[in-house]
Amino acid sequence: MGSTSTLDAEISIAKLVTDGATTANPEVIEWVTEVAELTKPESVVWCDGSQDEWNRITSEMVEAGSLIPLNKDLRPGSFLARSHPGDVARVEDRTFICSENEADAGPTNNWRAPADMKAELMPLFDGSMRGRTMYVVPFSMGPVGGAITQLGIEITDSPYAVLNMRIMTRMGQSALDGITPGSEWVRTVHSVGAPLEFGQDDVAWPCNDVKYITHFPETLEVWSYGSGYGGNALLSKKCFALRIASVMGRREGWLAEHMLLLKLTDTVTDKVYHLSAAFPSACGKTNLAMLQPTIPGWKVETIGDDIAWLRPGKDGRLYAINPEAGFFGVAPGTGEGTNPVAMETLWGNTVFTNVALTDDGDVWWEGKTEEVPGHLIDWQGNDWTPDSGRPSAHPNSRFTVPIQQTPTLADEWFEQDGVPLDAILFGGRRATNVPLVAQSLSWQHGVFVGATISSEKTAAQEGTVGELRRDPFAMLPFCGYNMADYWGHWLEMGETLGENAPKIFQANSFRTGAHGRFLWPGFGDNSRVIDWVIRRVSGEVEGRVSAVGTLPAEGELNLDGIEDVRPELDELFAIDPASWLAECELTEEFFAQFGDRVPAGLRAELAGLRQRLSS
Ligand code: GTP
Ligand code: SPV
Ligand code: MN
Repeated sequence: MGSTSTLDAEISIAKLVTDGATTANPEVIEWVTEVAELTKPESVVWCDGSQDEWNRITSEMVEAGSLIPLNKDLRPGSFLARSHPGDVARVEDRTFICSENEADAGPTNNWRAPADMKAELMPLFDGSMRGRTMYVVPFSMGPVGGAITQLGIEITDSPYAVLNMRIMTRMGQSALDGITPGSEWVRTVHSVGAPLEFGQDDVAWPCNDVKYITHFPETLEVWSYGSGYGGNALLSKKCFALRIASVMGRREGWLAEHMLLLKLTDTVTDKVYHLSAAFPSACGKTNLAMLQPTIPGWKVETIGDDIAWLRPGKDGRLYAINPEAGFFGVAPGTGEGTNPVAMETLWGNTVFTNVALTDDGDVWWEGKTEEVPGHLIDWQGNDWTPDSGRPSAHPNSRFTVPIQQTPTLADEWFEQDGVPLDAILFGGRRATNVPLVAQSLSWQHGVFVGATISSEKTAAQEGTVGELRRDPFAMLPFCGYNMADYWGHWLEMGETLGENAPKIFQANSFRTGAHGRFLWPGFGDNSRVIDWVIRRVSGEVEGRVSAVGTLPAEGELNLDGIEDVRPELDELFAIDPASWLAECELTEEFFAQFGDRVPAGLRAELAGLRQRLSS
């Protein structure tokens, strides 16, 4: 260090931290001071999560030109943000798991030794917040004090991230008060990597071409650099609630999953069921979470749309919470026809990112309305008309909205200790092979089904849309440890739960016919699938056993009112042994990457499947 001026600078940065500190916990103060001394912000703000704070930050951003206020009559309290065109989705190739041992990250994660990664990162973070405000954002994942709840702090130089974190988590003072000396909490640091030198003007969406999304599961830390978008910047979400939490869950006997969460009430008997479902990114979780049944007999209520934490309860059943407090949902394709509940949820208090702006100051995206506006400002700020020949909204454009605005929100979202699960669905986007729905033959077979999910890529990942890839448990980009060990953990959970384990199903609303159109109407009509699932769980229907699992027997799937689907049923449920056997080959190759870490139970399931297909 040496010179007096460096010392002075350090003292004044430490003073910036302590002056506004809203906690006396020395562990928090020390960590925040360390990060501030490294990143060298101009000011430090401890966030309290209040409406005043929201109003102040949004006003500052509007003033600075990084947020556009929407028409107060049409979309009160709402804003539009436009990202840099090179910062529009998660960056999986720049996402790293930094465990001490490479094998603990496994072949599906990018790995770096923690010390090496820190050495690579520190020069980038050194001074990365110059000229900016550093926000200290304490947050709770789950109700403060709940049995499954975890706490964390995100330090960020992005006011956009602060606004989103206020919607997505229980953010503010009560979370900070829960972080007591010696308690376990997750430390996350985020910088857009765009320091402002003296007098330099800011841009609307600061970010850096160099990006790092790094996780240190053994020390419960996340360091994210260079991106302001979604899961790269809202570190509570994929970084904490999935990658870090999956490691915590393995250690402590619970599961962190990329799942929606639903409450279902049989309106005749008033019996209540709960279901979770894991689908890859942009494959219909938000839509299913807000399901409006097209058949009578069911009331469907929303608990979560993206992440669920599952933990065995005192009675031996598996309990689930949605640790989040908002939706960060895909905008395109969301409309009155496909998801009226989401449209109602978005009435106001919403941050929209990368959608189009209408001439009357509202938002639009492909699929919002059938009628296409004659003129828009597109997601990049350019004039747009229907014959511009490009989408007006980015395919991964999103809305951030408080879950409490959802008209179908279940009271159980507030429940401290979660809801008992009756059924778990695994799905993906599959044009071929995978039937509309099938029940697994056992827990172990269900884990095999989850482990072998493939899905066509969507715009939520960088890369080629439509390309088929393995996405086990919809967790490929989100598992913080070796995927084969994760399968083993699922098998162990099954042993712990025994008879109390939820039933596991496979689902696919995306199968297409020879004509290339979807065979199944999907959306609200997915209630028909859920109806069969629950009637299987309650033992009301028998199903018929096939090589890949139990399918609905003739007449069991309720098709009242959509009789025109009947001719498609054969194709929707067709199991072609040859193409399934070909997929078994690919599964064997896929498993081979994990060597002898693949649990014997899954190899046995692969052998069993081949045998059933061949006989
Ligand atoms: P992440 O937030 O990225 O994790 O994804 P998500 O699974 O919540 O995605 P979402 O529900 O927003 O999926 C959006 C896309 O799936 C849109 O393009 C929808 O039109 C489409 N989609 C949703 N449900 C269905 C369905 O039942 N059938 C068909 N064909 N498409 C659907
Ligand atoms: C996903 O990609 O699965 C999302 C969006 O839910 S993000 O939070 O950006 O990861
Ligand atoms: Mn997701």
